[in-house]
Amino acid sequence: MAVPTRRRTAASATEARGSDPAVLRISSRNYSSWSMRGWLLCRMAGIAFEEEVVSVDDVGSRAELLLQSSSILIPALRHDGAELWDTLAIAEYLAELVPEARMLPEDRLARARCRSISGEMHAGFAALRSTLPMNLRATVPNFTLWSGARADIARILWIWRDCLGRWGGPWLLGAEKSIADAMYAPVVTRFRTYDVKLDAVCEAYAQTILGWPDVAEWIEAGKREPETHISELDLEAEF
Ligand SMILES: N[C@@H](CCC(=O)N[C@@H](CS)C(=O)NCC(=O)O)C(=O)O
Repeated sequence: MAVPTRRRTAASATEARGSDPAVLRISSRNYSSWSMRGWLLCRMAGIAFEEEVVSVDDVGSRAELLLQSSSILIPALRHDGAELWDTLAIAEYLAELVPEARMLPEDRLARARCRSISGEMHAGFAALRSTLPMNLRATVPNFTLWSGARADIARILWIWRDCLGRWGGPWLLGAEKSIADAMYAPVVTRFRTYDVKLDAVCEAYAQTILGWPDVAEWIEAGKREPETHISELDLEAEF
């Protein structure tokens, strides 16, 4: 199997609690939106963590990962005996571990909305996922959207406008970024890749996300990633 590569990321604010260093398993920076979300959440928490980069497409890697872990799903976080392989589980775990990072809004209503729209992203938008796969290296001007994807996009833009209107921006739940912003950040890159036109309110939010230094760092690293192409995803991008 391809040997996972490890890289230590400095804690930006708070050292991880517990004795073991946290390890975040991710896959492609260019293609994996779930990896991006998990990584942004770790950065938001401010924990020190190592990255373990694996290939989930390789049969040997999959078998090896299953021997080592309870799941092959990416992202997966290991921390102080805990093993989490679901993005929302990682988000809730980190919010609990580092409450001062305020990954969930303090206000009850904003917190309820944060959980609802994060859950909606986690469970839904299948048409968007399948027809507009994340591909940071690609740009596809005038991409033709089929109706399923158009409905998903309309729903996402409604969520953004509603949140920004209620909580005043620049982040979805107000003045500070939250779990919801990490959940929707890869969507902003898809909108850029596939030339999805945004109104002024949604464009301002897209700019907020793209101006988030951790997002910019991920995108730059994704573009530089030496990687074999995932042909199905690049094929989509050629149309
Ligand atoms: N709902 C999961 C989705 C994670 C997911 O689908 N990850 C993909 C990579 S982006 C994966 O691990 N695929 C491996 C497989 O399904 O075999 C989460 O929240 O983390």
